[in-house]
Formats: sequence, C-alpha cells, structure tokens
Amino acid sequence: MTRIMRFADDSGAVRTGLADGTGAIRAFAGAPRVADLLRLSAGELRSLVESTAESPPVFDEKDVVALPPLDGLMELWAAGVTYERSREARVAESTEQSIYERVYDAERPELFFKAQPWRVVTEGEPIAVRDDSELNVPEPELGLVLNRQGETVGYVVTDDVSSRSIEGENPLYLPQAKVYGGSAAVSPGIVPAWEIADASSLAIRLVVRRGGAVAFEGETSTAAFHRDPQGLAEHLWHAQPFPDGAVLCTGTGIVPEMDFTLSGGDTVEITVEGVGVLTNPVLGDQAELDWLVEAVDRPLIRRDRRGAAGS
Ligand code: DO4
Ligand code: MG
Repeated sequence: MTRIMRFADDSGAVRTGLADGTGAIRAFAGAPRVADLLRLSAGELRSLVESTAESPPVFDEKDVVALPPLDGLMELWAAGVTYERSREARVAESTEQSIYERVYDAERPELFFKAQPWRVVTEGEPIAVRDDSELNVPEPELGLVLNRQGETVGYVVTDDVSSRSIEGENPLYLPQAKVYGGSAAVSPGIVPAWEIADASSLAIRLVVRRGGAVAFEGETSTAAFHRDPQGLAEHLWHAQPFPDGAVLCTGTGIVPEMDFTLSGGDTVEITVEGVGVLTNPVLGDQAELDWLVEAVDRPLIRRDRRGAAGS
C-alpha cells in the first residue's frame, strides 16, 4: 500500500516521502510540505506520486520518526452525529437530547474545529483524557484528506478523543469536550484516494486494551454512514477557504455504553480497512502532553515519548 509520509530524518529535518509498504521511502523532489502537496489538484498530486514511485528509495521507515501528516496552514476538523449509533449515544448522555435528533437529519451537518497541526499526535504517541472529565471515549473515524480545492485526495485513520460528561452536561461545552491536549490523533500515512476502490464500505474496528485484557471492542462500517462524505467537505469549504487543505474526521459509528470510560493506562487501537491502524496509549491528564510545545522545534523528541504510557 502506498502512503504519503511526513517524517523527521536523523538530523531532525522534516521531510515528506512515499512509503511503499516494504520499509523503503522515496523522497518527493523539492522537499514539499504536506501543505504544498495539498495545494496541487488531485490530478497533479497523482502524477507527482506516480513519478516519485519510480525514483530510487532514499530513507528506510525504521530509521526515521514518522510525524502526523499535517503541517503549514492545514487544520483538523470533525463532523458529528453522522452515524445512527452516535445520535443514540448523544441522546443518552445529554441534557439536551433534541438537538442531536435534529442535526442527524438536518441538511446542515455538525462540523467543529478540532486541532492545529502541531497539536496532533500520531501512531504510538499518547492521547489523553481530561483530568476534569468523568466519562471519556475514543472516537474511531475515517479521515478525509482534502486539498486546497476541497477534493478528497487521501484517507487517514483518526481518533476524535472526547469527553462525554462535559458535552453531556451542556452542549455549549462542546469545544472543551473535544479540544484539549491529546484529543486528536491521526495515522502517519496518507493513503491516496485513488488507491481505495470504494470508501463507502470500509470496516472500522476499535479495541481498547486495559491491563493486558480487552476492555472494549466494537466494529462498524462506512456503509452505515448517514451522509455523503464529500458533502461534509463542501459544507466546510462553503464557509471559508483552506489554502493548505484540511483533514476532516467524518464522525464515529462506535460508541461504548455509558458504563465504559477510557482511562489513563489504556491503549486504543483503531483499524480502518485499507487505510491503516492507529495505536495510542492513553494518559490520564492532558498536561502530560505539554511536551508537544517542545516538539514544534525539536521533532526528534517525539521518539522518546512513544511507548512511554499504556499497557
Ligand atoms: O456533538 C457531538 C459530537 C459527535 C461526534 O464527534 C461524532 O459523532 O463523532
Ligand atoms: Mg467524533
């Protein structure tokens, strides 16, 4: 499987390249950022990927530090209540049930800002639950990688980690339930859209491990999606331009019952068929992700933060 990677080499220089699944990474000529790749049209990006695939490999995946595939002016956004299970779960948790019922069928979808690129974590890095939240969940979601024109040019695995108790207490608390240190995880490789024959029936699987046992597992499929994914992107682009594109989490179809909460020490594994796997240990306090500030200028410190939490 071909993936567009963003990574740091041994010197700490941040690069982009093409991984082919064998470990080999081919570098894009001219050292573009992901943001530069998303300034291209879908056709131009495809030509660049195909010509780069013919070049000799330059890096090996085991020698580099894979980084989240967002940079520049990209933004991470999310849609909500796009699966029936999500609607049911919000109605169960909220003091304001009818707003979730209404948005499920409304023409205008629920869209919310999730993170700037530097706040996003990737494979093996910790996510977190808020230390002031009682009920927390991972939200496994297919992520659309959208170019400047709003075209879907790739797919990623995303986790919209959320506090159910904070949003449930009052929907106006949504930004606090959704946006905090360690709440946004995106898989490291972008799978080009033309490599996924049919994104409308991909299996999505969630496993939460605790102390060596499975604490929760669930499965859904994008076939249960209640909206047109590209329609979500159109709503987002209607409101404002995105010069470097964006990643849009398309909503969760897996929500545990309310007797389950994600906790520090757990490990979350999300698989989206054909797109990849995203594995993150969980911290019990968002402040433990403050090292992301330091990682802005020193990406290699991310290597030491991997595998530092969870079971
Ligand atoms: O307002 C609720 C957010 C819902 C959400 O994030 C989802 O359905 O994935
Ligand atoms: Mg969500």
